Amino acid sequence: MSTTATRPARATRPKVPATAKAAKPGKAAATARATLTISSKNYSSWSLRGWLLARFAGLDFDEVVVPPDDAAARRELLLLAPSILVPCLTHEGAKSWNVMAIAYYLDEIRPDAGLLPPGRAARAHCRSICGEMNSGFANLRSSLPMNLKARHKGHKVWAGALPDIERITEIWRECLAAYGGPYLFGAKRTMADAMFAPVATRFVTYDVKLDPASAGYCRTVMAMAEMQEWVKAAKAEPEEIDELDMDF
Ligand SMILES: N[C@@H](CCC(=O)N[C@@H](CS)C(=O)NCC(=O)O)C(=O)O
Repeated sequence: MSTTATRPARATRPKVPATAKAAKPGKAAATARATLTISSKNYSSWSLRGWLLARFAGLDFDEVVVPPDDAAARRELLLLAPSILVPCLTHEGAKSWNVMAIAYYLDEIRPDAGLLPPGRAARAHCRSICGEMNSGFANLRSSLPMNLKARHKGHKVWAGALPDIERITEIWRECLAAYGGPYLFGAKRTMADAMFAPVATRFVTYDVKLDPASAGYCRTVMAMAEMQEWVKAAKAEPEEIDELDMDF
């Protein structure tokens, strides 16, 4: 990867847009278009989560793509996200640089989008499983990295990741049974579907054998129009990261 680029929703822009440099909230920042800073669509599962959240919320935003191996671009990212991690959302003078912070911010500015389900108990459940995904499942993440271009038929999953897979599919089965599917909290997508979407892609990439309910949920996630748009863009990316493209 060699350049920093802005991608749709609208026209391509060079480098990080002016809003990225407006570190202090002010009038100019308050009127600027929202930006979502992300990295590779093929490899960055956190970028996918942030992007799905913004799309589910119906936010009109520009994408700013920061290549992981471009030092200058990463210095610019520091102006947006003190963690130097993506995704990072800037909107009307506010910056959010953690995926859960982005989820709650979007829920605050777009309360009618349904990022949290209706009902106090369901919302508590939704926030809890999103928190589990945000802070847990390290073995799954490290041994089955997101790679939308790859397919590993018959992949033997490392034993250390099996408890993560068991817990995630237990979460899915419980939600699908309690709220009736096809999404985790019923007929409408919530922040939970954005949080778990990259896991569904890993199960497809690494040919993970699943119970029927979990396999059905993976199909539902992969069939979403937004997912298909993201996967198409990921497949068109020229970059390859050797460490993540190794043969297992
Ligand atoms: N839990 C963090 C994780 C963010 C994260 O780890 N992002 C990765 C990309 S998938 C990153 O920016 N890594 C540093 C890099 O790409 O250089 C969040 O919620 O935003």
